[in-house]
Amino acid sequence: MQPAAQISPKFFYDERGCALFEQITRLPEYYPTRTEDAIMARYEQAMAEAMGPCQVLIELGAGNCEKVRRLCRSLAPRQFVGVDIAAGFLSRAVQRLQQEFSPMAARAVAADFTQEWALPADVPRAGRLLFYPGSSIGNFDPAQAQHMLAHMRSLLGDDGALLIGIDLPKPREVLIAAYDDAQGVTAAFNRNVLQHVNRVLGSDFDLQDWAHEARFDAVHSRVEMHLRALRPVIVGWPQGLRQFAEGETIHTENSYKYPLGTFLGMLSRAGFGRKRVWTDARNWFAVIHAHA
Ligand code: AVJ
Repeated sequence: MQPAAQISPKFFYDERGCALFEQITRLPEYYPTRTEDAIMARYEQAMAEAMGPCQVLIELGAGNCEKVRRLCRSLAPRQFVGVDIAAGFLSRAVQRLQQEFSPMAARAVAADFTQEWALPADVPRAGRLLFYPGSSIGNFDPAQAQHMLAHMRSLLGDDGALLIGIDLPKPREVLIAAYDDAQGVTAAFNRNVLQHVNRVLGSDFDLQDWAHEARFDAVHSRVEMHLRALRPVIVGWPQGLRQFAEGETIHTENSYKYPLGTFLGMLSRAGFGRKRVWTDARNWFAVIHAHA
């Protein structure tokens, strides 16, 4: 038997994928974006006071740059750096931010967090705040997430800090609904990965052959997204053919739901010091400020 097929979730984010993800963030079932924003709104003042002045605000996985607007207002940094894998989508969003928040200087940096990545050498090191919202870190397994946290710590001087959003464990029905919505937007987002892969890797997946599936793995505390073959499928690649039996799946995403204590431990191991946590009344999501 061939090894289980996998596609990295980074391939979700072509132009259509970015647009579909924006739609996901507004779905009634998709609580993370809304819950995080409610925390950021409610504790805006307290957070700004706890964080102190910020010279350079750096957002990882910035996407449409919607989440950072509140911080641009409350912290008034000199400079904003948006980092994302979707270069075109990001640069348009950064241009809009630049127009709205001038004299703050805004720039876009394209980077793939699954590879070695760095900030441009001319981004000042003093007074950095790294912002990694949305529980995007949940796409990494614990070892990769630990590595990512250590890398983020290495980007900070002693006066720097990380502001990170993490999705917390919660009832399975809530999770499944969030990753398998009634309107089928998440299904379209998941299937779109095949179109993107067709374009960049030269495969010939037919989207009609694949069904969206969301599962919760309680052992790993993660939501998984898969694509299930609706019939026997043969996919052509430049390198040859890959056969899929009916019912066989391609694993496209993990979305870890780290318990708060576990995640705080990971931050400490990555070299972060003092931490402050803000959460919602249901304890569904946490925003953590971790000082270098
Ligand atoms: C952007 C990785 C935070 O895991 O919830 C949304 C992506 N996948 N619906 C998440 C996603 C399916 C999202 N992150």
